[in-house]
Amino acid sequence: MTYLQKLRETTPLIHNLTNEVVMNFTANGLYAIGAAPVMSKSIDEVSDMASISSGVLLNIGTISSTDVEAMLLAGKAANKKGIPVVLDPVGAGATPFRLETCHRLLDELNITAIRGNASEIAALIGENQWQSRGVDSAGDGDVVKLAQKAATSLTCLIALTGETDVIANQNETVVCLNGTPLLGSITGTGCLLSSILTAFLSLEGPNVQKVVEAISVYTIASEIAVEHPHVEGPGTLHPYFLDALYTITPEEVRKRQKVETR
Ligand code: ATP
Ligand code: TZP
Ligand code: MG
Ligand code: MG
Repeated sequence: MTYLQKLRETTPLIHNLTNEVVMNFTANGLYAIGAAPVMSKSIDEVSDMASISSGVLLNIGTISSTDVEAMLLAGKAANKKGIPVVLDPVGAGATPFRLETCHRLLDELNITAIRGNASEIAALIGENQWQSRGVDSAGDGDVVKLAQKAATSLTCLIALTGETDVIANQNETVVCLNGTPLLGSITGTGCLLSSILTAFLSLEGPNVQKVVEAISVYTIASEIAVEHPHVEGPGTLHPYFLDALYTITPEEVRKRQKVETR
């Protein structure tokens, strides 16, 4: 059985502490793939919410000081329960507050995986030659080496995404080559992927394999959607992408998957 099938069978509940831009898209995307979402950032309930969930997603896209406290509470409850905690370091290199927040979360919590673009991953390890533009990646360089360096120095699974997606831990590196550049024209496609990774990571099995399958399912769904004759740009891709996440089969993933071990 594939992880996608297991996910659709078990419908893991994912607790998202995420940004205001992408909340609705994330909730709908989690439903479409076969998981279940809950969004909550209140310090009065995040520990309880994390305790009844299968995974916690921490996304700093529109972070405030109070949100940081909520993330620490949710993350600690998740660590206590032994469920995955995924960090999306949105715009980590854009402001000192974002970078300091990421380091605080990494220092005080046991983070299972970080999913970010190249600029964000570079910022986390002080590789300042990578540029960023707000929340978007703007640099150019060896993303495989960057992901491996980050995995070693942060001792955490790294999912570095963009034209090439790199999944690295301290011993293994896998590259995924599916997807469409048009995903970059829809806000929240990185954020939704981070939440979907959290859902896959909540299943039993080796983390690298679960993340590789999650990224393959997601990017192949985007290919299926963009090939639809009614899709002309970001506006039409948006609903067809959600539909493709809902309808994609393990067989389609197997046939189209472009994965290399490095
Ligand atoms: P950015 O803000 O730099 O776009 P992000 O956080 O939105 O970063 P992305 O790196 O865009 O996240 O990743 C979102 C999804 O889009 C991933 O599945 C990735 O594989 C896919 N993707 C992004 N750019 C491309 C591309 N040029 N070709 C194919 N797939 C892409
Ligand atoms: N501004 C703050 S958070 C956010 C924007 C535009 C969404 C970023 O989403 P993604 O998935 O990184 O493109
Ligand atoms: Mg993006
Ligand atoms: Mg992002």
